[in-house]
Amino acid sequence: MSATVIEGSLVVPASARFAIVAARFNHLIVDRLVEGALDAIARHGGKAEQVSLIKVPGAWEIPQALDRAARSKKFDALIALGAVIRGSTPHFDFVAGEAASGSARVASQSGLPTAFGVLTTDTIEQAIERSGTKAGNKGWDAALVAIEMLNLYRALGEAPALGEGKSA
Ligand code: INI
Repeated sequence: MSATVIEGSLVVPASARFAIVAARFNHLIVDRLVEGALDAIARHGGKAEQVSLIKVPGAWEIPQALDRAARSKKFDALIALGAVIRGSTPHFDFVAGEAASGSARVASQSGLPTAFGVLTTDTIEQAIERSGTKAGNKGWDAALVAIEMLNLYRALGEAPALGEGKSA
């Protein structure tokens, strides 16, 4: 039996508009995530004018700005970037929880592809490892997910009738 495969490419369409919502809190880390995301978009064919960088005070505020960005209808994909570090806050669980569940809420309510690149780590060392050192750059990863999901949504919109797609 073969199935119809529908998946998103990693090529940025010229018409795509991205909103990156980035927290200023822990900016030494988050700035590296932003660089990674911008680099990923550029290296997959995107141009600077296709990306808006929206800055918010902390990860708690990320879903609020994602929601506004989605409602503006100016964007095709959203990317959330931040760093919540357990060692530096007694309310880690609240901030990290709201960043994650709020971003998921916006994704489902807006219908826009929304990538979650908010680090939630126990230590600053773990955050450094995930923002451009030995564990890669989660900003880059999130941007790649946004590109793929944007193209997937477009492919689903243009999905062929049963039996007309490519088979695997
Ligand atoms: N915001 C973060 O993005 N990361 C953190 O680690 C953090 N800590 O440690 O508290 C943090 N707090 C601020 C929070 O996101 C809000 O900006 C603040 O509570 C005002 O609403």
